[in-house]
Amino acid sequence: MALAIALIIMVVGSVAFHFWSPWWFTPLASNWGSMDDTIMITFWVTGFVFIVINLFIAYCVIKFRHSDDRTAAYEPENKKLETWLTAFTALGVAVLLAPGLVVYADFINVPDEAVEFEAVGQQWSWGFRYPGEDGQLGTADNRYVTFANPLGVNPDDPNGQDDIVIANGTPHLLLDQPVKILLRSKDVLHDFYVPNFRAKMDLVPGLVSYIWLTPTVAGPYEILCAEYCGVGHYAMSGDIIVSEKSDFDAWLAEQPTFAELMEPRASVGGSIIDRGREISQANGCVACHSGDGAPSVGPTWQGMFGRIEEMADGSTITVDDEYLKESIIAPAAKVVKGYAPVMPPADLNDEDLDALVAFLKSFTEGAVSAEAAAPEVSETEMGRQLSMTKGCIACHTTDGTRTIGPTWKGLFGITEEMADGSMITVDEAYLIESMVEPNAKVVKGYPAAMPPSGLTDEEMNAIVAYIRDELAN
Ligand code: HEC
Ligand code: HEC
Ligand SMILES: [Cu+2]
Repeated sequence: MALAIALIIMVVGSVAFHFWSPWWFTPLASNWGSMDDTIMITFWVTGFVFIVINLFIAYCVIKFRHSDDRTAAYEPENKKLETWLTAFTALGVAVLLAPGLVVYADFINVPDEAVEFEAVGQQWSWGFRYPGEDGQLGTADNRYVTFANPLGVNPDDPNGQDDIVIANGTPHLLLDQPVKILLRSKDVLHDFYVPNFRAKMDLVPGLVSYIWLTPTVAGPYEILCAEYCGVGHYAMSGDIIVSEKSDFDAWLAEQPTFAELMEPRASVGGSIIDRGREISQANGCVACHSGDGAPSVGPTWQGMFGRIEEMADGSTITVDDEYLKESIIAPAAKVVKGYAPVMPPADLNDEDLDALVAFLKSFTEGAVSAEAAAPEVSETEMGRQLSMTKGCIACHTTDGTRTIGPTWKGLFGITEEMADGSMITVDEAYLIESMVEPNAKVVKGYPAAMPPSGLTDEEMNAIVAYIRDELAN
């Protein structure tokens, strides 16, 4: 009897919990109401079976309870009952499975009018890409991933030049416009999930998966990673905004294209001279020229600017900007006396040529203006950019909030306790050490979860400057 009562209470309690549950679907914001319908059908079928079976057991426990004048009868076969049970179970299973198949067929058949949009996952953040004006996404591959090209868009693909890359930011989707979301992972398994859209899908390294949907309600929604992907998994979230056409167009027009992002800034934060140095390295100039006066195949660059030189034909020239440019693109036009005419012409655009000339002038004292030697971007600004492109902000905030790692706000100069109980004061050397060998000193209360950053000395100095000068309290 007690068992029967417990069963009945369990059934009534479960049904009551279903109706008063605080846990329910988030409001639907896409065309995938059918996903909710299939879940509800599953709920009703399994719920019905749950109630009927438990009440039937309770009924049997009461009705057939022990009595001395009743004995059990052996009845191994009951054709009629078995037929009914088989038919009923088959029907139940069909009702559970069939709607899912119909919805899945919809889910994998992308409508023709769908536009493309790409979401790229990495430990532990999301990046996004729009096709740009041509409506076509350029090809992409992890091997193209660089500092300036975090999503690995193929720099040689003409279709990719007008792509709009949102490496760190909130993407927008156009209201009522079907969209095919292509999903790509840079490292491990992730899963793109916006609860309000219902549709979700794994990102699998090495292949491009997809989902499609039509956003039906404007507003901000949360993006989650729904596949455990390492210690920072829980922080792999962000917002996506569904907006009306006017808002969407205005927002999109403000975003730089891939070509704009890739514009010559080989050395972000470097000066025009730094760029010239990179170009000279790329063109192998140093095989024949020294910068320190040492003799080589060609004349040394030291003290070259402003020098008066004799040419092989007996004329003299003064080394100025024009002459330098000519020497680089048409070395045979004027050959310095005493040297063989072996220098190959370099094929450079004007901008690169200017940078190279500035670099050559830097070997002559006083030849370069302070302006040319000044970095194009300040060091703190470079540090800020690096913190985003190198993924630091997946684990560190700059506004004081605590996430996986300590916030950088007000970090410089404070005294902190380490996991081993020692105290340290945050200075330049400690910050650098934290980046080179993050686990050498672990801040108390935090996991030893920070990967070595792989930054160059210059990049680390920029991040130190950013934390010290810009994020001080
Ligand atoms: C194969 C060796 C070689 C390479 C590589 C080479 N040069 Fe030269 N360069 C020479 C020689 C030899 C001369 C002197 C003869 C002449 O004027 O052509 C010269 C002359 C010059 C001069 C004029 C120097 C003066 O004192 O008047 C400049 C400037 C110069 N090179 C710049 C460059 C740059 C920049 C690069 C890389 C893009 C480069 N060179 C690559 C061999 C080379
Ligand atoms: C996977 C998450 C993660 C990423 C990504 C990450 N960090 Fe950290 N970082 C941590 C954690 C956790 C700590 C605290 C434990 C420790 O000291 O190692 C930390 C500590 C630090 C500290 C010392 C902070 C303090 O309060 O003493 C610095 C500086 C730092 N990180 C810089 C960086 C830089 C720069 C990058 C980007 C190149 C970066 N981190 C990327 C997780 C991360
Ligand atoms: Cu993830």
